[in-house]
Amino acid sequence: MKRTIDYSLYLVTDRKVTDKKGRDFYEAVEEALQAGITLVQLREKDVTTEERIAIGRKVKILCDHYDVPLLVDDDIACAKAIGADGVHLGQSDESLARGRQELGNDAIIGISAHNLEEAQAALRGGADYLGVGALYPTETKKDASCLGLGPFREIIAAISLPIVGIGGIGKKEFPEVMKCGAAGCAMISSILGAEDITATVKAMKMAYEALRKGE
Ligand code: 3NM
Repeated sequence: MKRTIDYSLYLVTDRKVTDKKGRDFYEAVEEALQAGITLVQLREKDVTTEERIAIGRKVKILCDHYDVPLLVDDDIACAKAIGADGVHLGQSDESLARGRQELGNDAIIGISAHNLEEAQAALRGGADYLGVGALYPTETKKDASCLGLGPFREIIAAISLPIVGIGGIGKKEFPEVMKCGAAGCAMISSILGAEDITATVKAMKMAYEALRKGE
């Protein structure tokens, strides 16, 4: 059975952010999980698959402890090796088909989309959700071009999949993105680089609950 995913508070990892902050990566991930993160993506660039697997195994133990699903960015072999719930892949039909073939129908496969055409292609290809961005300017992914909320709303209206916003989202932006009809927000620096990770995650969780209740 495919696991039910709550995309609302989606943490994407980047050890560069915790290193810069002088904090322990695993402690930061655990603090975020404890505060209420609902989904984690292991996104560690600049390492070999073996190194990613070693990091991923530790993150998987933390996610399991908090009963939170784990996806792996762009590395199907790593996702398989650590028993992750799925992968997040870039734009390419072949990689989506290959991910499905290698990980099976129960795996969660997310695809990055930057416009309606890419979103439609991912829907046709059998993606489970889409990551759409960058919604706001971001320092974390230097080559991400800023899409803005207008095209984001259009994609949400046209595509019958859960849509997650990404790029430059923090406490202030979170409610704006959710009000567009997003299933969730994927965030790196506003969580792993926060002065107080617990307070930041809890504030967004409260904002989400308030929106759900229509306050
Ligand atoms: N993908 P932060 S933007 C990983 O637009 C990533 O597809 C993006 O980091 C896209 O929350 C981005 O620190 C960086 O802005 C997200």
